[in-house]
Amino acid sequence: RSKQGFTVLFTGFSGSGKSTIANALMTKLMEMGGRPVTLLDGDIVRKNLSSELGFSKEHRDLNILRIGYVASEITKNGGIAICAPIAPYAATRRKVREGIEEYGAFVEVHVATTIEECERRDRKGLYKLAREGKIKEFTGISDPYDVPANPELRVETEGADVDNCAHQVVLKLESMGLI
Ligand code: GGZ
Repeated sequence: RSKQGFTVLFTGFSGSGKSTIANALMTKLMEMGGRPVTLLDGDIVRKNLSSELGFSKEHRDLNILRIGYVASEITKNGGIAICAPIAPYAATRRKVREGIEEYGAFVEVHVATTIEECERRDRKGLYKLAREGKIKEFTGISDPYDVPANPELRVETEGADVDNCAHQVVLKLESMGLI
């Protein structure tokens, strides 16, 4: 019997490393073969699925619920969905979990890079703009982030390389019997 579909949801601050780890995980899972792997990265979704949305709570929730719906369809069909939005609200993440667990497994991965470290790295210069008030409602600076209380996995990125972080997710998926 073939294995059930599943969704991996990476959640964390802008610049925490979600996209990078999600991409590395996608490569690893594709190399294993067997099941289609779909990456629903934050910026790709915002461009193609949520282009009219901003960053109010209502719009973020809509964005996450759309991602969750697509991921649930993929999961239903036995595929693997990897999602990497900030997903700041615990209640919305729970809704997504409930939708996906009807069809397969949901694996929440908290990319736990601290806000101080994300701001120190500031790879895209967005934290500077947020501090200057040029970007409003910026997660971790002027907008909330609910730290996941019970994620399936918490990944600490400080002092760990991308490959090692992605490998921790692979090990978790193996221990859950998903791959
Ligand atoms: C947070 C923002 C904001 C505000 C623009 N707050 O580093 P990035 O650029 O590529 O990741 C951030 C991305 C967040 O979009 P998501 O769809 O992942 O967010 S959510 O899950 O909350 O819907 C950042 C950029 O968009 N960005 N303005 N105000 N991030």
